[in-house]
Formats: sequence, C-alpha cells, structure tokens
Amino acid sequence: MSAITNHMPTAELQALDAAHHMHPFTTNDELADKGARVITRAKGVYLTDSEGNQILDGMAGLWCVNIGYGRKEMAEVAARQMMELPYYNTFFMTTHVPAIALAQEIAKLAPEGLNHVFFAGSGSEANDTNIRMVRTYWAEKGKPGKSHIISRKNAYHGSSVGSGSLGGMNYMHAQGGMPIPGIHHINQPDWWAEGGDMTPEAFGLARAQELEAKIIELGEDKVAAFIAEPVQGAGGVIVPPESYWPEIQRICDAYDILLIADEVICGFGRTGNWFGSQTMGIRPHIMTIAKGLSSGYQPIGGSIVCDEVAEVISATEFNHGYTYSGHPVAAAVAMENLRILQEEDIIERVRTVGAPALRAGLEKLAEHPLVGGLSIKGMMASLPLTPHKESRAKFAADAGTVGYMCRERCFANNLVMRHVGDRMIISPPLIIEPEDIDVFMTRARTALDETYAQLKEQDMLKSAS
Ligand code: PXG
Repeated sequence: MSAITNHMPTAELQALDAAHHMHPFTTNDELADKGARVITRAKGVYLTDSEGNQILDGMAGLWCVNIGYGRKEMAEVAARQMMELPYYNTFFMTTHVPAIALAQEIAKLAPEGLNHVFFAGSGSEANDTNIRMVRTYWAEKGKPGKSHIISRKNAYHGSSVGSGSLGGMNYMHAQGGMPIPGIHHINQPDWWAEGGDMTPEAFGLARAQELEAKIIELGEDKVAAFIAEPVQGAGGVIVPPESYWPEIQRICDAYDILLIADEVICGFGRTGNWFGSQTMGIRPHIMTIAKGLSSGYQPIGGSIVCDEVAEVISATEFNHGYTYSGHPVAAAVAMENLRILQEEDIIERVRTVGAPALRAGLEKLAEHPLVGGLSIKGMMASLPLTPHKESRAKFAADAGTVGYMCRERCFANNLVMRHVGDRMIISPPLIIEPEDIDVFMTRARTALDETYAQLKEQDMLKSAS
C-alpha cells in the first residue's frame, strides 16, 4: 500500500489528487491546473494547510462543524463505540443502544410533538426519505393522488436525484434527468435581489401567497407537502421578511399540507435556537437534520417526524432505509456532540455572545463601498456585493464573477468565506470567540479592499443594465 501522508510536498499531493480524486461541484480539469489546497489538520476555528498556513474557517467546514475542530472527546467516543459494536443494522427487528439513545435525545430537544426519528447518512438521504414518507402517509390515508411536493427556486435540499429535484437549482436540474415528476417550485423570498420597490413586508407576503396560488392550481387533493429551509443557506443566506413564515404556516394549515422544515443548516444552534423552526416561529410536521447533528465528525442525518405522521407510517411496512441508518459509531458521536452543545451552553452563547459580536462586526463591514447590505440570523450571514449600494444593482459581469474574485482574495488572506453568486457567505463554528471574530473582520476587510481595487483597475464596477 502506498503511504500518502501530510509530510509529502504539496505539489505531489495535488498531482495525486488530480490523478484519482473526482471533487464534488467542481470542474476537475480546472482544479487540476490550479491544484487543490490541501488541508492537513484543524483545531478550534482554524485550519492548517500543507504549506503551514493558519486559515480561519468562516464556513465551519460546510456549515457543519458547530462545536469546532479537534474535540478529543468525540474521537474517544468513536474509538470506544468501534471496539464495542462498530456496526449493526436496524432493519430486521434489531436495534442498538446508540440509535435508541440518539433518537430519544433528539425527540427531547425537538419541538413538542416531534418525537420520532428516521435515520439516514446525510441530508440528501433524509430528504429522499421525506419524499417517500409524505407520499406514503397520504396514500395510507386513502389519498394516493395527494403526492405533489412544492418547494422553492434557489432552495438547496441535497444532490441525490430526489433531494436535488426538491432543490431549486437550475444548474443542477440541467444534468442527469432532474427534477423527478411531481415537484414544483415557487419563487423564493429574496427581497434584496428580487424585491424591487416593494417593502420587505409586502414582498414577503406576496411570495408566501405564491404557495396558495400553486396549491389552488394543482388542487388541494394533489399536494402532499411544502418543503423549505427556515433560512435558505446554500442559496445565499436568505432571511425571509417577517411577514413570510406566518403566512406560509397559515396556508399549510388551511389546505392540509404537510410542512417539511429542512433544518440541515439551521438545526443544532446555527440560528440561536436548537432549530430554525423555533427561531422563525413555525410548526413543521417533519424536520430534515444532518450537519450540526454530529458537527460533521461523522456522516449522519435523519428526519424528525411528528406523532401524527409517525402513527400512520408505523402502521404499515415502510419499504425504505439505508445500510447506515442509525450507524452506531455515527450515532454515538452525535450523542457526544449533543452533550457538548448542552453542557457547554453553546447555543445560549450564540444568542448572548457570538451572534451579537458577529452582527456588530458585519454591520461595520457592510459600510464598505462594495457591500450592498447584510443578511443575518444567528450565526449565518451573507454580504451581497454590488457596484451601487442604493439601488442594490447587480454587476454587469456574469453573476458570480465578482463573488469568485472576492472568495479568491479571502483565500489568499487565510480566510474561508464562500461565495454564492455575488454574495459572500459567513457561517463560522458556533464556538468562535470575539477575538477570532475580530480576526475574521480584519481579513475580510482586506479581501474586500483588494477586490474593490481589482474591480476598479479592470473597470468592472459597472451595473447590469
Ligand atoms: N438540506 C440543506 C438545507 C442543505 O444545506 C442538504 C440538505 C444536503 O445534505 P448532504 O449531507 O446530503 O450534503 C444540505 C447540504 C454549500 C453546500 O456549498 C451546502 C450543502 C452541501 C454542500 C455544499 O453551501 N448543504
């Protein structure tokens, strides 16, 4: 066996990576030319790369490392569980302690009435479960035609064929035969980009009422569920106007439509409560979870299901599940993560320390000439870049060109800040301390200044007509 280690020269690792490793959501040929950044270790909120750079991780990995990197207890629990029972399934009338304990703990933390958990290995898998579960629920209730699911444009619900169909990303639908039949997408509540001259409140209401119009168009007896992220994450951290969610809730109630809250990013403290549904004041029937459930230390996801849906599903054989549903090591590690989140009051600290400090710093950053506003809920935020603040104008260059330039300047300044189109995204580990938030702001400001200078030099500070 070849020994590939952290001690090898970066260029050699990059060459091997390019030769054999296909990266997700990447033009691999372009990456091969450029060479991937090799991350070798991480501690707290800092990553180290193969060149020895200390990089502040403003994305918590991919919105998931809520408790930060390098927690020894997590490794110890994994090792102990592997020695005791590394794997067993939960298919054929068997169970095990990690799955029992984690399901009970999740039911305890979830809002009232959500007491049942169906485990998966990821958020994508969990949303595939949800598609089948809501359709099965209505079929078992004698309404097999109530099978259509309404979602939103620019939503992200995963990248499998089912969950990618639920998502509203056109560039994903363009490859591989998506969306599957029976999925419909209404417009998103993105006031900054699409609100025009409307007030945020009027716009939020109008966008919510598109759900009602779609239900009426399809017929109430045809619509099984509406799925949405409480706050859109991968779409650009889009915090809906306050009028939006109450109206959505009213419509779901009025038309007997199941509400699925995709909590994959919002769950486990990101918005300042255990779940984004609590922050946004909604009562879902099903919540999708993953990411922060284990802080990314192990791949695990699932669906938290309300009593009413669970009762119907439990009365039949639900022909669905994954080899790794409730995987004992992943479940034990998730339990340890939940213990740390609770015993260290991490979510309370998000509300009282982390989120206010992040907001204060980002509000200052939003005064930068290149930044057109600030969208923030708890510890997820975005800064839309614009050539003209007052009109919230888009750049004349293709969407994403300027965002990418800024992302590159962040990387060069040892900061991970991802871009979605021309929005810069912030989602640090929840345990980030105010001094590291200051480091974030300093590096981000430098990156913005450098981007601004570059745009000026290349005459790119022009608005789209
Ligand atoms: N739902 C939501 C709301 C998500 O954000 C998924 C489902 C799918 O989870 P899995 O575990 O199957 O990836 C996600 C994942 C990005 C990015 O670049 C975001 C996600 C995944 C990868 C990249 O913002 N979100």
